[in-house]
Amino acid sequence: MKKFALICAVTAITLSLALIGCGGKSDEDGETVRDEIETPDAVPFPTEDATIAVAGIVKFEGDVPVRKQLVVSGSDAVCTAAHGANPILSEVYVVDDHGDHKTLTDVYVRVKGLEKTYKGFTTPSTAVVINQKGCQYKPHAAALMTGQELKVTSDDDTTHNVHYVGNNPEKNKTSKLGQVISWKFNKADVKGKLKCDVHSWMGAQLYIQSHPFHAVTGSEGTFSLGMLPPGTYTIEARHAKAGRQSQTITLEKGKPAPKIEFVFKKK
Ligand SMILES: [Cu+2]
Repeated sequence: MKKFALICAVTAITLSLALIGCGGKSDEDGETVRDEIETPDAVPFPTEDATIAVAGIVKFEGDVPVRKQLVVSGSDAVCTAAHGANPILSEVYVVDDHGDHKTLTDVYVRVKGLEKTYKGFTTPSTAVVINQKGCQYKPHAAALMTGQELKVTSDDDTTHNVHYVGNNPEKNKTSKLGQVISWKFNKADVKGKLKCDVHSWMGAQLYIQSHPFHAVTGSEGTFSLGMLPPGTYTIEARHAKAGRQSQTITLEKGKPAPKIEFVFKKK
């Protein structure tokens, strides 16, 4: 019986390990972080028929949220001086009222799972730049392709430290006025963040994808994802606080893409 029990125990442990191995890495809301993996069936991109421009808008429904004044410790006058008489405001919900509609800034929109169908995407040769200005990251959210350069600059005559946490190995570097930090990332990441351990309120979302079909909304709420071939695609929009949504679109040969519209509310 003892031998039988031992065999059972070993089998159970082996099965557990196999399940862990198959399960993938899950983030806090249960999404596996594996979609950067290319499948063997992926075909080289672009194909000749990748001519349909995909674009849309992210609207906001409800009252324009009041942007809270961030608590500034008072220890760094450079931060407050950079804003003059204005307070340093929260960038969590930046909503623009355009009269007949409102839009939400800093929403990350991507074509989800495109790397399963296509491979060989061209990495943009231009760097994505995030500047530290008035002790805030500008922009507050950015989209970056794996292998693309991220430059973090500083207009502030104070010491920051740029601290990346996410799906890639952690990065942490001191930053002073005029210095440029140059980083590249190898893994896709929709939960990456830049922090500053000197100024606790500083933060930025850094969205990394293994293809270039992604964008972050600005003050007009619009996004442009690039040119795709006919087919059916999942378009996902996510915001740091308002959650995420997705919709399926079908692109047909010889026809313009359907206009994509997401509507977010405050959560
Ligand atoms: Cu800082």
